[in-house]
Amino acid sequence: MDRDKAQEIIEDLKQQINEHNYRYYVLNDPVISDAEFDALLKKLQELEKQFPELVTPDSPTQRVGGQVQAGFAPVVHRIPMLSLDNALGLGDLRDFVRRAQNLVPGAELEFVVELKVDGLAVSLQYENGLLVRGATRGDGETGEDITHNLRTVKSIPLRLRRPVTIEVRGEVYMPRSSFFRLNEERKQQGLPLFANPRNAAAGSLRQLNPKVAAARHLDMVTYALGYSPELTFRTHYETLQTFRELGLRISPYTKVLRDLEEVVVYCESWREKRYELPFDIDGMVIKVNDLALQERLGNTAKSPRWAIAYKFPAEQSETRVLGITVQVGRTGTLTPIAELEPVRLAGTVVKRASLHNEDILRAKDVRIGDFVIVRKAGEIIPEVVEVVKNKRTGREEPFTLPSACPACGASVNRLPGEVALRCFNPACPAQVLERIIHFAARGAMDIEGLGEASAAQLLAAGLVRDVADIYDLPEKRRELLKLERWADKSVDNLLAAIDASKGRPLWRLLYALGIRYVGERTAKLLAAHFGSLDAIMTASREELEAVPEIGPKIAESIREFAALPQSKILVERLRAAGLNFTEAAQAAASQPLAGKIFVLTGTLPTYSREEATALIEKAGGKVTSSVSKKTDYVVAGEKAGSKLDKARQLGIPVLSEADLLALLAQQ
Ligand code: 0OX
Repeated sequence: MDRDKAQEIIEDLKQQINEHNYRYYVLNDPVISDAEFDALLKKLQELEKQFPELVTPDSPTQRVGGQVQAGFAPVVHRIPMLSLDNALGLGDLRDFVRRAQNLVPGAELEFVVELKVDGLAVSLQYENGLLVRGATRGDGETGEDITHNLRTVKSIPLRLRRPVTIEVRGEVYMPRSSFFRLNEERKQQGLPLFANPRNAAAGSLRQLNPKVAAARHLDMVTYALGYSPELTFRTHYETLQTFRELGLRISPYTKVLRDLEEVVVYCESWREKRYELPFDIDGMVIKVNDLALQERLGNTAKSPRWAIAYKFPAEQSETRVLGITVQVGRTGTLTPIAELEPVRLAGTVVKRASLHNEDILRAKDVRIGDFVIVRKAGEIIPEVVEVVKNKRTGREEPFTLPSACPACGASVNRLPGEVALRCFNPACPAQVLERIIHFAARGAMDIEGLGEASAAQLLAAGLVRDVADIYDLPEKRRELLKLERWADKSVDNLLAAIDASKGRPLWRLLYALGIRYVGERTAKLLAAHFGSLDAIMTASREELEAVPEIGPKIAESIREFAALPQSKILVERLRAAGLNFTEAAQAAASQPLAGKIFVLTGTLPTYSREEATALIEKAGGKVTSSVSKKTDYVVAGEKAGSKLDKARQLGIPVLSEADLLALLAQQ
């Protein structure tokens, strides 16, 4: 294909992709499937790879730039980014409306009411339609340049639908489901959890490497105009409609209302309904619609007189501790749980709250019979914030964690440096149950029909004692049929699901084994690097730590697991049952670089040499140290030396890191 033809196709693809993005993110009305969309993107990627000179910064393939930032440059806002005054109750809201009306007597006030999204305010600058800068609010006068991260947010257009110069403002947030998924992953990896979606979004935007933000699912709504040298507007609502026409996402829940009563009714309608939204809001924002009136009302030092935030109270409730129980987790960790008098909290009825561990239980001094404040935080299970001490009667009973495991009676201990007490009996029924549930779960071996209830039933009937016993169930058909609620059909289904699980990819098996700190991502990295379960189980600590992202904690945990005699027996039984122990089965399809020989030279913008090597090897390629006629590609970064010269002499293709990633992306 010649360059002109390629350019024509590239332009057409970009336009199509942008249009579909617009339909998906802004209009909420997609007309093609995700797979069709991905195919368009892949086609564009391939063409751009062939004609790298045709890659433009606004191409949908260029969201994640190669550069890791050294820091955040200051951005002075041309117009200060104001913050909102809070109305804490209906009284404050009435005062706001009255005050505004008094300041513009005779004017007919109209209000725009928006959800107050709980995220981070940012500014987006577009020049001739191109996104040139994205910044945090900072102190309102000066923010920080986070363009590299905001470019990764898919609902932020890199190019507007008209070539205007405009600065818009809005909120970047993390949907609740993404937040839970992220925390789940972090928990598996032993990383500290984010307290709420807002903190998670903030943490993502504060990254220097845009790949991190790209991997987090952030979203954005726009709700305010910044600097606008070209477009003028009459009302706030009209401004929002123009944002939408330009390709910017606005909230679909915004309403124009005419008086205080309508405003109050609409605000109150969201108080409980807010939990049905896929993201957190902490209140409503009420704005005077007419921009001329906004101007007349003006601003105080920090906030406008034409807008106010009506805050909902925090998601906390008071209830009583009826008892304290102890849960034994998959790895033997003991967690004290407060059993509560049922209470409504954040849209659901809560009966239990985590007390985390012995230290926290002591520090908060939670006793049976106490009145406590509970809150929904990062995890699905809520936590006890504090005891309402002035409601104590003196009859409350302090609780100490047991010295023996409540499930098996074995003595429990704290490992040095850990806060949690643990039961170290591998045959502990509570641990076994959790291990079986985890092994069969959807993200792991995905054995349908083996959920919490049936796992407990099989364990109680003595049909399984560990996860390897699952694969002996086909021989126990008669015993299975004797169990309550099991019949021919359900047993057939279970046995078929068990059989199907034998062929799962290696990473799933590794993850399913439930080794501490080995979450899905870690399991994938290990499987790709070592290629077989045996290689992982026999790898030394050094070999494990040589894998990018694997640190001493994970390496130690894997070594510990592999060294246990019962793990060795388990692995052998799973092998005998015919489970897939290697990466090879899946590999062929996803090895775009099979047989290709690479040489790395210079410093790549984001990947270390080890990481790039791992990526190439995972895709079936080989990395050697010197350039020869056998070399297929040289990947060159900054300060590449003689290897690059030699590649040029020999006519060997030279790739940038981005080219390498594009090559890896094709399957
Ligand atoms: C929100 C939100 C925040 C902007 C400057 C004056 C009014 N968190 O959803 N702020 C504003 O507007 C401010 N609107 C919102 N919807």
